Amino acid sequence: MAGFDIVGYLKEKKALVDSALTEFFPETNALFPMMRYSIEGGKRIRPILALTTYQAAGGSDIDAVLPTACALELIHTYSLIHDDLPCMDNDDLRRGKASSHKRFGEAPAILAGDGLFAYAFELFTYGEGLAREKIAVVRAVSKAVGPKGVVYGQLLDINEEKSMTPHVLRMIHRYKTAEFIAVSVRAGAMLAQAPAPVLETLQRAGLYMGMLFQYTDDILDVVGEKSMLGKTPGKDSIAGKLTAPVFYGLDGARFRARRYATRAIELFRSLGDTYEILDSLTSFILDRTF
Ligand code: GRG
Repeated sequence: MAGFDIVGYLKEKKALVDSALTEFFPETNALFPMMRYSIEGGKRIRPILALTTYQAAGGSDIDAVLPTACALELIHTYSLIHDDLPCMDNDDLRRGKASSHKRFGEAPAILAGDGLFAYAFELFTYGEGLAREKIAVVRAVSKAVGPKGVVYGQLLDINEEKSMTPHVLRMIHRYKTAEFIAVSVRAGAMLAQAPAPVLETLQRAGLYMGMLFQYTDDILDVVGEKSMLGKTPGKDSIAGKLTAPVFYGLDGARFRARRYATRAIELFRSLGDTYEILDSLTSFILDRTF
């Protein structure tokens, strides 16, 4: 989509998501400021994907999709808090500041993550009508982030006994990251009542985009800058993680990332002009520096 201001688009949508998130975080009790602390500072890619496909599929009531978009961010933030714990990836820095367990202690951080995860499912139910679509979204998201998705991916990722093969690498990327990105792409269109073939194409394109997202995350762990990333680069190699650059080298990983981007873009293009922004979003993910 030549000439499209993707950075401006991302800024505008991020502001929309951030203002909705503020509404969902009244200081009800001591847990909310802790949850809010970790929410602040992310790129909001997953909620923006949901907003984008909602509008691309013809949805016109932004309030019908915002709670779902925010819920995706809550679940994502939960996964980051738990990922940073000493028993997982043990990272002190997240989103440019002390990670949750460093700021509040380990037990409160676990609880802040648990709170975000459960609160997300409250948010999925918000808004008028669309009961069938909301049930379908909850089912799809649960599948993508639960024991058949992100949680399983994380188990594979932390398993020090795993065999270092392309198949295992693909499984880790798919379950840890790609399924969640794919369901974020699909969720918006589901709420806009897009037809089944469109949802199937979005799922396939979303998986390619998700693989691309984790490839760029792996590459940035090698070449990225701490000030841009807001997290500690170089941790994967210190931890002996199985990543795309470890397996394919930097150039090989970049080549494969580009190939995933091309596949995603081809599929998004097949859906017609209203989905064009997804092309630009894919290219943005390919070229990202943070
Ligand atoms: C049940 C969802 C859930 C999680 C528990 C800890 C864990 C199991 C999973 C961790 C999965 C994980 C951290 C995957 C990495 C995904 C990834 C590339 C994160 C970075 O996302 P960005 O770049 O971050 O969108 P910002 O901060 O911009 O939102």
